[in-house]
Amino acid sequence: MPITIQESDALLVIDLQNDFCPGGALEVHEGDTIIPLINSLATRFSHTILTQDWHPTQHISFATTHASQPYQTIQASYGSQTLWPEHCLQNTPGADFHPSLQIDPTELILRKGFRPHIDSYSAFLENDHFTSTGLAGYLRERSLNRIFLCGLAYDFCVRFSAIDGKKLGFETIVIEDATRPVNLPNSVAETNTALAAANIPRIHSSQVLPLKSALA
Ligand code: VGL
Ligand code: ZN
Repeated sequence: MPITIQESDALLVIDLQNDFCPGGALEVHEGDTIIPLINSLATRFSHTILTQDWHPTQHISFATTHASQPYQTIQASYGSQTLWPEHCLQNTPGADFHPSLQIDPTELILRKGFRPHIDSYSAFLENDHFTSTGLAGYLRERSLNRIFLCGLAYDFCVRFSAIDGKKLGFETIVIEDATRPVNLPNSVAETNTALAAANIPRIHSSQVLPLKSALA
């Protein structure tokens, strides 16, 4: 079923940064292959927002901070936290957006994960599920009430951003072919289940019809 983009819609592009692309510190398989599609999607929207994973050194999510190994989990004060290779360090090339991403139409770049002691997968709430990034307030003040998510990674930052966006009252849709997963054991299956349970549709990019054709 086609969906025509409205003035009150926003495209949320999650973490399309070098470290999540092939050759990066936390590379997502084929992470860069979705970029031309995302550039095309951005032309169909009036409003595009990017998120940028933006960690300080010794961040809680880094395995090295705990003298541990990547993909182990630890108990943080807010619950379990997966450990990752050091990635998206502030002011490093790995934290930059991939050079193929056309970011000119972007109205907001939202950084997250900058607190040393709390990770933030979600663009809305940090991993304590309490500390706000301010994005919900921004969207509400601009009367942007429907969000379409794409980017990296499907099973972490896209997943948790979608779930929180929906909980916070935004109509939320995931453009599945414009995402790629990290793919830890069960992480994609769990994401599919969680999105379905939250009534968040996963659509194909071909269903997204541009705002302008609605006016023609
Ligand atoms: C992400 C793991 C750690 C993501 C960010 O963007 O999905 N995953 N930091
Ligand atoms: Zn991160």
